[in-house]
Amino acid sequence: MTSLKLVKKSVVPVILVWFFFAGAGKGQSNVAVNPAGGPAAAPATVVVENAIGKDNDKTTPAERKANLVITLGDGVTMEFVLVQPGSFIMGSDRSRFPDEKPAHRVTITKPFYLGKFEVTQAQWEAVMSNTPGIYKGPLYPDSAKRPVENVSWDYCQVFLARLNEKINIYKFRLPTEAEWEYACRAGSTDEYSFGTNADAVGDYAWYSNNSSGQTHPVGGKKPNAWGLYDMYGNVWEWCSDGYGPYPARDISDPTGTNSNTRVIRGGAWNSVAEHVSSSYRENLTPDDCFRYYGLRCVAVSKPVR
Ligand SMILES: [Ca+2]
Repeated sequence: MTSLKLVKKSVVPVILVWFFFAGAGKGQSNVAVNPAGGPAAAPATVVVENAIGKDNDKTTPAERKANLVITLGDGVTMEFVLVQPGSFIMGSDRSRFPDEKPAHRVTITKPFYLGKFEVTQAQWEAVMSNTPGIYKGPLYPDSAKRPVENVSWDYCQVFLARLNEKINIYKFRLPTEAEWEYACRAGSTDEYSFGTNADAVGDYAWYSNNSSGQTHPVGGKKPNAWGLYDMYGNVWEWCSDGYGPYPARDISDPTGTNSNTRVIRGGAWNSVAEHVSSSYRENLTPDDCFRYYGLRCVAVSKPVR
């Protein structure tokens, strides 16, 4: 509630950052800071709240607060969850799709913020002054809350460049494919972050069996264990990587290949359950654009100057 009040009162773009202090429990302060340590480019507020991945975090994923909220203007905000560094097994040797093999250990060495939701049409419009989404207009009165779609990888780069111009405390970009899968799995090694039961996909995703052939407002299904919504289904999510085969060795912070195709993950409203798994990969050209391609942003603190 505190955050909403603060956002509504904001006249200029304001960064609200929720940080967890081990053992401190809940509390809050309104101290303007720049988390990167350098000069703050915009007013910022720190509120002590729960963070994910901590032993004494007793909240459920659905209760979990965003760790970072960015105001884009006109009451439009973008929420992020802090993803802590760690290792996981990327890919799947059990899959029937060859490009998911070999399963290999990946280490993510740095924390990053990942969008709690897919980028919505309202967020895209707040940055770009228009939305290319197909699902808008009188037939879709809730379009502002639906994920933006009909965006190519190239178009996402334009959006991110403008977002970076607008908010200059953080660097915004697409997730790497490894970051995406790490966050999607949320500690799980199964096909899905919730286990192996494909019948449960509908609890977590808008996909071919329940979408009625269209996108739906973000956050309408269950989040994963790290509080991230719609990692499966609704819209595919572009990753920054050039697509290519996986290495047969342990690797840290992979960024993909020099391929001229790009990775897209998670499946969409028209995908079958097999394609909304944690490890399923698709690759497209950067100018591919359709009504089931969208994005989710990463935010990282800028280095201290
Ligand atoms: Ca998605």
